[in-house]
Amino acid sequence: MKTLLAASIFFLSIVLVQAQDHKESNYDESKVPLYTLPDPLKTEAGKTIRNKDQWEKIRKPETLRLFEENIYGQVPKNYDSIKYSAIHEDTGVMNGKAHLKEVLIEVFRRNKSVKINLVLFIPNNTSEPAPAFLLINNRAKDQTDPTRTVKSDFWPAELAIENGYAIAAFHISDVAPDDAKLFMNGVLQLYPEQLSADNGMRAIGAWGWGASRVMDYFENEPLIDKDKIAIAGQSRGGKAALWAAAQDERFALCISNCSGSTGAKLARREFGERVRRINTSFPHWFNTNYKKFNDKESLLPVDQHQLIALVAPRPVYATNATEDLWADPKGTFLALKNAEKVYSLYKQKSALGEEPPAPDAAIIQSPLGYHNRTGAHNLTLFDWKNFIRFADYHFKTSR
Ligand code: GTR
Repeated sequence: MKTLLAASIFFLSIVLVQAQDHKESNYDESKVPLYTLPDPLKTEAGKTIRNKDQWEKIRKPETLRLFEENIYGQVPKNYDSIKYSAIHEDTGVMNGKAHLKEVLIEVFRRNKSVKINLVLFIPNNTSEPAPAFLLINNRAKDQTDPTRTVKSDFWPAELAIENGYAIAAFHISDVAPDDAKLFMNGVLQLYPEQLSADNGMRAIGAWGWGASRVMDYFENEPLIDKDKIAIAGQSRGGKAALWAAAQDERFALCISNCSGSTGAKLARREFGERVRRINTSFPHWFNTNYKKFNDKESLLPVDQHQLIALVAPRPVYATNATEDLWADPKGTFLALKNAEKVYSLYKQKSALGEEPPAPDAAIIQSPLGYHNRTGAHNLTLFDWKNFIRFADYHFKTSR
């Protein structure tokens, strides 16, 4: 009898642990629930959107508000002033191929300020303003080393310059330290009212806000083509890049690398990292309202295909890595796929197939681009080479 009891307790605890596990993360396709995605083209009032004017006037602003309210928080746009100072400049670095600018961007509101340090390399072999990549850097600061003592594939400045692109980066800690206890020690000091609001800005929103302030600077930088700025980020940076591009139309192209949960993967598949898990591990990333959706992805009024759709008609390139099931490669592909109908309103024909492409096969000639790189969660040279091909296709070819 005792053994039977012990065995049942043991069995029950395994079942409980598994159920608990599934609440946080899941790697089993058979546990993906049957789900229905919200229709990007159906308004909250049940009206069907039939053209781009209706999308832009009704559903697009409504969708943006839903993301703001339930996930990423508000994006404060009011500040008193902004100042740009070149703190270091060298017109002949990388054997004369590039012009280095280190710019301090200082934003003021109510006697407080936040300082964003931008590293920027601009190609010299052109008289035209250069298209640019802006990376939201969520790794160590030396990954974007202006001296090039450290050269990292995470931000391959030489490769961008060789290909005629300027490349820039700022570090997330300048706008919001990536720490649940410290994230408010950045831009949120300028907007303290956000902290007490359930739909207030948090760290991911702050990083997107920072990218927009860099965009303010690019609009005043004659060496940069402000109409050809690609915003890019890896993982948590990729979530912020997508949110920044969704709400700031000045970004002409978006790259969301291995962004996973609350980035480019669908929440409703409940595959890989789930909402409860991300909200528990990183309570400072998303707004307070998002916590209501722990274990309740199906109740979200939006899913991530709609975040991608908010960028339309501007191109979006999302990626995964084959070993990174945490970020759900299939769910990322499906999010792109389900954004297609909004791109169609702009007569933008996607080249995504019905099924995800084979590992390492990149879909470039499409407003919605994708690859699933062989290997682990990372941002590599393979990824960057494809970002450049994607940007070349959209920025440089006449179609
Ligand atoms: C993980 C997190 C992911 C992703 C990743 C990263 O721990 O669960 O959502 O953002 O960090 O940023 O590398």
